[in-house]
Amino acid sequence: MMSAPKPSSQLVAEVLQGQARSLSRLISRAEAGEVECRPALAEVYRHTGRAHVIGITGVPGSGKSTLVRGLALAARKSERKVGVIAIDPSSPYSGGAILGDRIRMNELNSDPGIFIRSMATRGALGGLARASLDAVDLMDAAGFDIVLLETVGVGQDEVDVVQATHTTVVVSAPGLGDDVQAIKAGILEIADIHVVSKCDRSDANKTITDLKMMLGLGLREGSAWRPPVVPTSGETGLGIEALLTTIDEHRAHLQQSGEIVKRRRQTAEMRMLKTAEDILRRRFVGRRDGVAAELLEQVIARDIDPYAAALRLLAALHEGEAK
Ligand SMILES: Nc1nc2c(ncn2[C@@H]2O[C@H](COP(=O)(O)OP(=O)(O)O)[C@@H](O)[C@H]2O)c(=O)[nH]1
Ligand SMILES: [Mg+2]
Repeated sequence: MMSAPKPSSQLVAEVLQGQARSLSRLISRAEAGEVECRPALAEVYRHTGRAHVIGITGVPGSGKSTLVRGLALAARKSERKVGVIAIDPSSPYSGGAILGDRIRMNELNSDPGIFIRSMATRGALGGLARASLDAVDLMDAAGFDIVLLETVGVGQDEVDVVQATHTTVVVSAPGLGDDVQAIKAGILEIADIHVVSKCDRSDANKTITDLKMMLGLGLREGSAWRPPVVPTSGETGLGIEALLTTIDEHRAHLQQSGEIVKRRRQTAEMRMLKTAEDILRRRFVGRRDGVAAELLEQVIARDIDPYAAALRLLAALHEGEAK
């Protein structure tokens, strides 16, 4: 006979003790958007704020997963516990890459000081930011010192998520076209640290030069932190320790300059609004024959305008909450 699933409230205590199995289960429930686990996640949230959260972003194939693996191993040398969240792109063309990631990541799974979790963007709608940052909270509360969040630098949701971290690392690689790819993807400005990966390749120097030139053109005014360019190689191990040191320096900068306060505020605001969006979408989709469907017909028939319908939808959601 199958035993009933443990209530989420019971899993929280185990997560706070750092139990990987319970952590994994609560992440799954959070990812699925199960309402049952919300009070548990509220409790978890009170125990967060200790981990340093690092976003790793860049176009597909730029070497993010390889870098994450290297960083995780480097951080373990200083006894720090490392959580990894890899947000898989849902586009079918990257299916092969996802499999590759999993295999390489699995090598790390034998170390209890490393916890790895893949998350699909598929079907997440506005829920990706909510789900992945819930997972960050859970890892933080479970005692992971560093949380690495790998996400492809395309799509507003992905950019939002990576900006909700303390330190954003943007990865560029040689051999992926002539331009600095990060510019095309619009993620150059969000970098706290630039990495040029695959520096074992002879064409990496050009990528470094091009990137530095672009950065020189668009100097961030009034900021004490100038995003450095760190060359790395997953093949030779070049620059991985240096990158970890730079990440630690950025963390110290955030604390000393007080910028950490601003970042916390930005992240809290983004999470609150994204989650509100997520709730709205979920209820809207869930109410095909309800108030949303009725309003939709009225908007199509031009009985009311979309704005008025939106206000009524919000009011209806509010009434639903009170019940
Ligand atoms: N030569 C070289 N190849 C690399 C390096 N890092 C990653 N790659 C290769 O680049 C491809 C994409 O790497 P991956 O880490 O999966 O990139 P992601 O899609 O950004 O996560 C793989 O074929 C890797 O083997 C590196 O430092 N040097
Ligand atoms: Mg990857």
